[in-house]
Amino acid sequence: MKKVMTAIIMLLFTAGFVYGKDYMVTKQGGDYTVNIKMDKNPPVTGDNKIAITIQDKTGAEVTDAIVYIEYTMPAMPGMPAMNYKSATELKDKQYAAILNFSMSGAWNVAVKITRAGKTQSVKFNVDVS
Ligand SMILES: [Cu+2]
Repeated sequence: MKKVMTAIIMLLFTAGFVYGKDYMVTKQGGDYTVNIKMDKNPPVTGDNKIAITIQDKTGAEVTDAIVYIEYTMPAMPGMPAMNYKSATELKDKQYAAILNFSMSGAWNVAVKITRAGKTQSVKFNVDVS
């Protein structure tokens, strides 16, 4: 048991080195595979830089989409639901934006990808500290 724990801790430690301190997640949705990177891990209350790369079904990089990021926190006691939307800007094949989380806790993030008049979403969750 102790060996397993040690192995897991080593693995986490190694993963930490490989990925540095960026928050990274890869998600699939519709026709796309989306790689999400944020400059803070865990993301923090206030500004977080986000950069996204998108691949289509063939693995080709998508650089002709209009991409928005919607981030929401459901209503909770004493707090109405919060909904925000950030436009992204394409820089070096990455769709970049700033997400401003107004409070800590669990947020739902949706990447909205529009191409040729068709919009598809890729969703993920973050725990903001
Ligand atoms: Cu809240």
